[in-house]
Amino acid sequence: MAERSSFVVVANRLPVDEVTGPDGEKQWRTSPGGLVTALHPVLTEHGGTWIGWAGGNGEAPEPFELEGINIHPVPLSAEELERYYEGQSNATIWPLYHDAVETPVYKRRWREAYRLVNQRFAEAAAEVAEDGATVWVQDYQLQLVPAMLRELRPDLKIGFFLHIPFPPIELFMQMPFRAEVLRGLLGADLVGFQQRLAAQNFVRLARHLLGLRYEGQSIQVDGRKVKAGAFPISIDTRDMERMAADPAVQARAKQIRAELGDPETVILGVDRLDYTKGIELRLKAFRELLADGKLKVGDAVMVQVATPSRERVEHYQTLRVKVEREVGRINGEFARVGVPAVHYLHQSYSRQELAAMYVAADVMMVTPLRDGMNLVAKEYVACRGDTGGALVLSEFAGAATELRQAFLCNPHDPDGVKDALLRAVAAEPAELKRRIRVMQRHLRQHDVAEWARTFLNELAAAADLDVQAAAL
Ligand code: ADQ
Repeated sequence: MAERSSFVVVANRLPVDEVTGPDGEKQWRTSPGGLVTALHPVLTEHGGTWIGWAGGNGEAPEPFELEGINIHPVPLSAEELERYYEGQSNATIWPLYHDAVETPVYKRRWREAYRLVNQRFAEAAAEVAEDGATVWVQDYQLQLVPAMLRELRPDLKIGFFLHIPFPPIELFMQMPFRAEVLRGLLGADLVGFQQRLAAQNFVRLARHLLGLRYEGQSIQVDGRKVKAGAFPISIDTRDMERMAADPAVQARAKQIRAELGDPETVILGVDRLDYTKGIELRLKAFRELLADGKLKVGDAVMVQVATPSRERVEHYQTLRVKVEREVGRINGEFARVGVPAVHYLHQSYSRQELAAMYVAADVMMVTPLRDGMNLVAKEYVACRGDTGGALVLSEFAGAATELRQAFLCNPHDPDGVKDALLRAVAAEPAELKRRIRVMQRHLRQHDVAEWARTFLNELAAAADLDVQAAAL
């Protein structure tokens, strides 16, 4: 029998990895990540439970406790993984919600698997939640869970947070089971988004598609009120600052610059290898600046970290070929023996190594075509201490709403991207320090703990209002 909890997080992935110890024994370890850091205090304080998939397929491990969190694994079969996760979540919903920058693929059997898996997550949450507990459902893989859970357990306070953008009505209307998804989300008391615009898209959609009335950000559904709002996610700013200031990380950063041949300008990109991140357009901008003679190999070098991601989804396989072809083209045309123009790293790194790269980089390029937030931009700013550094940031990243002192650009305009990069390279150190300082101040105040606190306070208030409304 699983432990019952007053606070439950439901997310596609559990915040744990299975590692093999030196004695060959397998054990669980919490995986580093913003979400688990932010929710850790709330989870441990309330004996909380995290429900999610543990990786692998077939049977799930039995529930267990790790560092004060009850871990409740949900199984996924190989076929469900392909249909619910790779298919419906990452080949239908992901591209559709990111402005259809790749064409969404619609398949009936994917939707059926999505429904089935969402039901399984909802049942797991219904089983472990105490009377009147708070359940916080995360992200686009689980949009049906709020309504399914409310059906099973009307006593719960249910919150939902979408980490990716929520599309405008015209795009959302493409989706074959659009009304079901919308009703799924409306099962929550509070639906949170990264951006105000996304919350507006959502309330308008509720009227357009289901004829529901709304006032401000509050939608009337079956005699209940569902609140929508913007809760821009952030990072553990102090922790990132501390890590970057660590002498070992500082020394590693120096070493990275030396290994790159101590160029004047190190330009860095760090992304999951995803077509929403604008990796190709960034490489193209760099190539054109080399061709125009505005940047010179040896003086400037680009490092592109492209973390392996969703490798079995076709869109991602095609992207990898395109990116690697572009890297090959740039190095083929502009590199010299021992002096590459682009260093391309299709690998995962420890947080320390990533921090060292941020510390080593003069210019950070974050150029997504569409991004819910983009934490890499925030991490770079936090790592810079008082050394300045330039952030080139797409207007289409959620982070651009907050990081106004970045060199903002429109990723759809190649000349605009080149111009922003050149301005970043040429900026005076004093100006860069001033810009970074303002952004650092913002991030210290608005860190991931504040994000979680604000959402949960608002959820408590929204659920209380609802109880009062129902009593009237
Ligand atoms: P992602 O699309 O994954 O997240 P992002 O916000 O940039 O994008 O987060 C990526 C994280 O992975 C960062 O913390 C980064 O440090 C880490 N990372 C990247 N490359 C790595 C590597 N090679 N090795 C190790 N770590 C690496 C989704 C949405 C975003 C939203 C987040 C959080 O798409 O818009 O900001 O969720 O809500």
